[in-house]
Amino acid sequence: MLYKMGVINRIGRIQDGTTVSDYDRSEIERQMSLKIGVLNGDWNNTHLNVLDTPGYADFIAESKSALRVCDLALVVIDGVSGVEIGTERVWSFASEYELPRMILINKMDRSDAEPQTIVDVAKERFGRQVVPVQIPVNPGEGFDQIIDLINMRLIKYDEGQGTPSDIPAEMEDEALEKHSELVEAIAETDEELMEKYFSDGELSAEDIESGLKKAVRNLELIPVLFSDAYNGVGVSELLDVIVQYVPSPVHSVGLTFSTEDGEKTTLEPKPEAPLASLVFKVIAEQHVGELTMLRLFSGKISPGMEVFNVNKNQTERIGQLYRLNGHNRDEVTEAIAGDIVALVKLRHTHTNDTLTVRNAPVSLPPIEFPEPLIAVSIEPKEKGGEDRMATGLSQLREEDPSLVFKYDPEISQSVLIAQGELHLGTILERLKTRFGAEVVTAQLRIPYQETIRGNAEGHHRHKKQTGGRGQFGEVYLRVEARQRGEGFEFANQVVGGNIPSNFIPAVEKGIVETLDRGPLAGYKVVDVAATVYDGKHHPVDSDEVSFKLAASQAFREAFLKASPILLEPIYSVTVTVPEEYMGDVMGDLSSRRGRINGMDTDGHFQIIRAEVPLAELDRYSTTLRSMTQGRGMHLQEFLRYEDVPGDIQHKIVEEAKKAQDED
Ligand SMILES: Nc1nc2c(ncn2[C@@H]2O[C@H](COP(=O)(O)OP(=O)(O)O)[C@@H](O)[C@H]2O)c(=O)[nH]1
Ligand SMILES: [Mg+2]
Repeated sequence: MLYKMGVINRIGRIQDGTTVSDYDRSEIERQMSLKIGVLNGDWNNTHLNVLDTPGYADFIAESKSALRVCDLALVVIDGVSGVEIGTERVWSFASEYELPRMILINKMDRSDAEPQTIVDVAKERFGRQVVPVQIPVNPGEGFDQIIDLINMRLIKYDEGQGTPSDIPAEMEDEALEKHSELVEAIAETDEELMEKYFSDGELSAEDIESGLKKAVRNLELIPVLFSDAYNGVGVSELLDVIVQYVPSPVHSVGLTFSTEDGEKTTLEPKPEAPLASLVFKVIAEQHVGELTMLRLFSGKISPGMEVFNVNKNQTERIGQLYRLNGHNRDEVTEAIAGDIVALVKLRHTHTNDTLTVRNAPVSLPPIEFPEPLIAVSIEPKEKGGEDRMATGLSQLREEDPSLVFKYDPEISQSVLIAQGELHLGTILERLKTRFGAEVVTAQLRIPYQETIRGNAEGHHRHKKQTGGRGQFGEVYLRVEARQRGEGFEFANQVVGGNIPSNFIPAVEKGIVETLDRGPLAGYKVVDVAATVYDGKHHPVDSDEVSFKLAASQAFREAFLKASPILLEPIYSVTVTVPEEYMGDVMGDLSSRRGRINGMDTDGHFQIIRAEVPLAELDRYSTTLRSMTQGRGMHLQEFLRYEDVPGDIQHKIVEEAKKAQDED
C-alpha cells in the first residue's frame, strides 16, 4: 500500500528486514511484527492512516489498542491457512468496538491457496454479512487477474499495475451470478433499495455505491477482497475500495460512548469542536525519546497549544507533531479530528489517557487489555539491582500496558505477567538492553494452604530464667476443623483467671501470627477454630511475649495432631483448538491431573473445559501453542481450593522441611 501510495519507491520484504512497518531491531531479527506500525499516505485525494498490527497471539493487545482508535478493521486472512484463532480474536475485538470491517484474503499467488473455502468458512464464522466484491480469477502461481464485481470489469495486473478491461466471455456467467448475490445483499440492507431491486431486477451504479457505503458503515455488509501482496496484485483495488466505501472519520456520526455517569455522548468529528483525543500507544525511539501516539476524535491540535490530560488532571504543552511511516517522521503543523499523529515529550501522559480541553473535558473509554497468560517470578541478577529492574519495568509498562508487574505478598515474590513466551522474551531483552537490568525468572511459588481435618489439643509452657526477671506463660488449647471458606475463629474459655484476661489478646495474637506460616509446610492456615481453655501464669514473670510464644507452640502442636492437610488452587481452563489437536490436548490435560468437564464444537474449533491444579499449569500457554502450532489458545481462571493428593502432599512437606533445615 505504501508503495502504491508513493510513500516508498521500493517494496520492502519481511525476509530482508526492509519493511517500513517492522523496523525495530527485534522485529527484524524475528521477522515478525511485535507492535503497532503507524503508517500513512494519500490515495485519490484522501489521506489514509494505517495501523499495521502483529498477527502473533502474544501481541494481540496491540491489535486491540489499534482497533480502539480505527474507523475500519481490515482483517487480513492467510489464503492458505484461512481463519485462525488470531482472526477470531481480532474479530471479537472489532465486534466489541462495533467497528466496520473488511476482509482481505492474501497469498493468492500460492498454489495451495483456497479462496472459496475461506470465504465459506468466513461466512459461517462471521455471518451472512460477509460478501465478496471480487473474484480471484486465476489463484495460484502467476495470479494476476481479479474481477471487480461492483463495476463488473476485469482487472489484469502487471508489475503491480492494474489495467481494467471487459470480463471475458467464459467468466461472464459466474461473474453475473456473484454480482447478483452482491446486489441482492446490498438491497437487503435498505427498504427503498429492496423495492427498486424487486421492480427492476438490478440497482443503478449510484444505488450500489451509496448502498454499499451505508451497509459497510452500519456493519450490515463486510466486503471480501483478494490479493497477492508479494506481486502487488489487488493492492490498488484495495485502496480504491477503502477510499470509496469505508466511512471517512470526517463524515461519520462520530465516536459514541457512555460516560461514567451512564450518559451517551457523541463526539462531533469536527475541527471546530472541543478537543477529544486518546493516547493509544507510547513508543520509545532511539535518539528521539518517547513518541505519544494520539487519535483525534474531535477538535484539533497544533504545536504550542495547551491541552488537558483529564486522567492525570495535568496540563500539557504540545511540542512537535509528526506523521509516521515506521521510523520516518514528517513534521506537521496541525492535526484535526479523524487524524492520527505522534507527539514528542509529553510529561505526564501515557497510554489510555485522554487529551482534551479544560473548559469542556471528556474522558474517553480506555482500551481494556486482554488478560496476560504467563506469569513468572522475577528478581535482579545481582543484589542492588532492584531499582533498575523496577524502573525499567514501569517504563516498559507505560509503553505496553499489556504486561503486569506486581509484588504478590501471598507467595512473597515479584511477579511478571506477559501475554506469552515471546512477549516475555522481548520484555527481558528490553530490560537488559535499554535499562541495563539483568534479571532471573523462575516458576512462581504455588500458594498452597494448610488446614485440618480433625480436632486435637495442644499445650505449651514457655519458661525462661535469665538473670533478672524471667519469662512465664502456659497455654492449653483445642483446634477444630471448620468448613471451607469459614476462615479462622478464636474463642476464650479460660475460667478462674488462670490466664489473666489482659493476656488473652496476646494468646490470640500468638495464634494469628502462626497462621501466616503454617506448621505443616509454611503455607497460610485457613478454616480453623482455636479455643484456649486453660493455662497458668506467674505474678511477676508473665508477660505478653511469653503468652504469645506459648500459644503459638501449643497451636502448632495441636494443628499437627489434627490430621493436617494441604490445599491447592484449582483453575478452570478453557481450551480452544482446531479439531485435529483435540486428542493431544486432552491427553496432555489428563497428564496434568486435569479433569475434563465438557466439550463443545464451535465451527471447526473444539472447546474443551477442564479443571486443573495451578501447580500443573506452569507455562501452559507455551506448551499449548507448540502442541498446536500456535493455533490453540486457552483461558484460565481461579476456581477453588481442593485437597492435595496424599503422595504429592508428602513430597511438598518433605521439600519444605528440607528448605527450612537449609535456612
Ligand atoms: N506467497 C506469499 N507470501 C506472502 C504474501 N504476503 C506475505 N507473505 C509472507 O507471509 C509471511 C507473513 O507476512 P507478514 O507480513 O509478516 O504477516 P503479518 O503477520 O500479518 O505481519 C512472510 O513470510 C511474508 O513474506 C503473499 O502475498 N504471498
Ligand atoms: Mg506485520
